[in-house]
Amino acid sequence: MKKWYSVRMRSSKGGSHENGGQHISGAERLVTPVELETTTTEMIRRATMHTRGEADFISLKIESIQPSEIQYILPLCVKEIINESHHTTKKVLQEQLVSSPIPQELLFSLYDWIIQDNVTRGAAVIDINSGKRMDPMIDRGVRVSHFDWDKEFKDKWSTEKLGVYNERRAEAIALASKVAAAGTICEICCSDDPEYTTGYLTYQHNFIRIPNMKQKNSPYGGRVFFVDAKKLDIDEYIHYLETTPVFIGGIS
Ligand code: PML
Ligand code: MG
Repeated sequence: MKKWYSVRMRSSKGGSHENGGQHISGAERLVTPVELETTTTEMIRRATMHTRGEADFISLKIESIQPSEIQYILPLCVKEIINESHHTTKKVLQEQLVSSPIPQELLFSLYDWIIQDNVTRGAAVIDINSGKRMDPMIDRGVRVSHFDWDKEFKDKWSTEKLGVYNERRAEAIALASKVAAAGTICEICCSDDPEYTTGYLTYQHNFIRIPNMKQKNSPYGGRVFFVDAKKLDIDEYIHYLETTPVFIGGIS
């Protein structure tokens, strides 16, 4: 059986994340032993050459994974909608989620929160019934981990579905596909890169790109996962997102 490793990087400036450093970048891969060296080199390059600044703390974690635990899922369907400016983002979110069980007030307040968030490193998990945060560590949030594209599937899929290849987008689609497969009703994401203003929402197996999600040059951003806590075991949900190895595409 093929051997696999999970490789994870997170970097920050002004000290480690735990000691109040500012988040710079992160990356996730599932790779074979021969890919370890190039993958870690690419990750270190990403951490030290980022538009959010140069990291002075880099954490690189390499763990072998049990092949028997690996799951395979399909990617979400990618769609793009028009959003002329960040002033119309709320209207766009509301239109796209009109059939969802998420109360409009909750949706809008969480949108306001992610475009100003500078603290939470991972995603906030929100119960649609109570509006409360379900993940236990407020500053940390949930870091979705142990996922990657099946390489052959990705090459074919990205030529057919993405047109011009964009690494950031491919990574976002992989992450969002795992998040959706966990039982999430809707994810909303806005990058914290000052120059990257395209965000997305996921709903009913769609990944909907939203241009001008936030104002240009804003260094804030984040992720929120809406769940129905009455229908989900939150501990199992978080455990799946953080530790179950998942390949996007391919077959077991
Ligand atoms: C991020 O950088 O953290 C999020 C990227 C979102 C990408 C959306 C897209 O370009 O389709
Ligand atoms: Mg980022």
